[in-house]
Amino acid sequence: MHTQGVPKIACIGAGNVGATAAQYCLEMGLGNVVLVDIVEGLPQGKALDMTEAGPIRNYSVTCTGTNDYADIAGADLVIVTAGLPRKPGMTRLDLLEKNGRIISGICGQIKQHAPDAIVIIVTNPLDVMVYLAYKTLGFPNNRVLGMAGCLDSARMRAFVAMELSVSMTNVDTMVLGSHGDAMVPLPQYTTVSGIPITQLMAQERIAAIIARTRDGGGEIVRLLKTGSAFYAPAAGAVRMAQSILRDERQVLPCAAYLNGEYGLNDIYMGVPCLLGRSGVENVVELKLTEQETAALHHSACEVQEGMEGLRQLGLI
Ligand code: A3D
Repeated sequence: MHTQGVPKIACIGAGNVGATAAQYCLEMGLGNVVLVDIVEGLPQGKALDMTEAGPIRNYSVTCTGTNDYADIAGADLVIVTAGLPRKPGMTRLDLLEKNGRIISGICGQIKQHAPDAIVIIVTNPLDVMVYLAYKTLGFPNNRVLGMAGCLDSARMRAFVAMELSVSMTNVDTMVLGSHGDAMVPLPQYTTVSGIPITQLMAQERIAAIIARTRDGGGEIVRLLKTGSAFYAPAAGAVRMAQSILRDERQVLPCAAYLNGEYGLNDIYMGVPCLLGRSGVENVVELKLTEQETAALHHSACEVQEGMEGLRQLGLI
């Protein structure tokens, strides 16, 4: 197979989000995929299964599965989805410790085997895990970013489209801040073909959509009973990968390193980013109301609490 010049994408974690991200990458022909997991046979089995779908789905890119990080050598882009979901009885700090140790171990491997890669983190608690990845990798901050805003804004776009019975692709929105209850959806930047939703919908309906967006992850967990959302999260990560690898220069909400933007320093949080071949090429500073700025800073306090947890655990 002719693979020269085709990007190499490593998906770390062959669970629901990781394997689905791999599948989307293959279907789009975005690059050759290497799927990595600690469970023996799991990435190999899923990769072989996806390879066998190739003749029908018509891919010209390859998928391999491995338990050996040496196989990610030369990766252009790494999507990290390894980690545990929060289980009943587990505190936030327990999850921080478990996933923190996983992320720091994986980032040590990425640093060794794929030192030039751009790294997209998906593991929760998202903003804190991206900060940990940035500290562990030691890469320039434009090459380390997190996926959450793409998912949160896709959910809001879907809800607006459902409410107004319009095409989802006509709806645009921006969701900033940390991933979770403190996210900051922005109705003033939510439009249908350029028309602000404030002109199309009553205030209570907008408030209901914002509340549903905030609870988007929880709504899926309650329906599934076991596990959490993965189709839309994987789609969010691959959308970012697409803009980067194809140098599309799309402006997408991503967890990015802030160095004074929005009045915040040395923190990772969701902001609009211009994504191109070098990763985060620019952080776009939107004009926000006082209330929105206050909500963003409240969001930052939650992330800082998590960062403090990492310090207590000796992970940073
Ligand atoms: P799951 O299907 O359990 O897959 C996780 C995979 O990670 C499993 O196959 C594990 O074997 C693997 N794994 C664990 N430790 C390691 C390791 N050290 N190296 C390699 N692989 C390892 O979970 P999932 O795919 O549903 O979710 C994965 C992560 O993404 C979780 O932390 C979720 O909370 C997070 N997530 C985040 C979002 C955001 O929007 C930020 C959305 C959905 C899921």
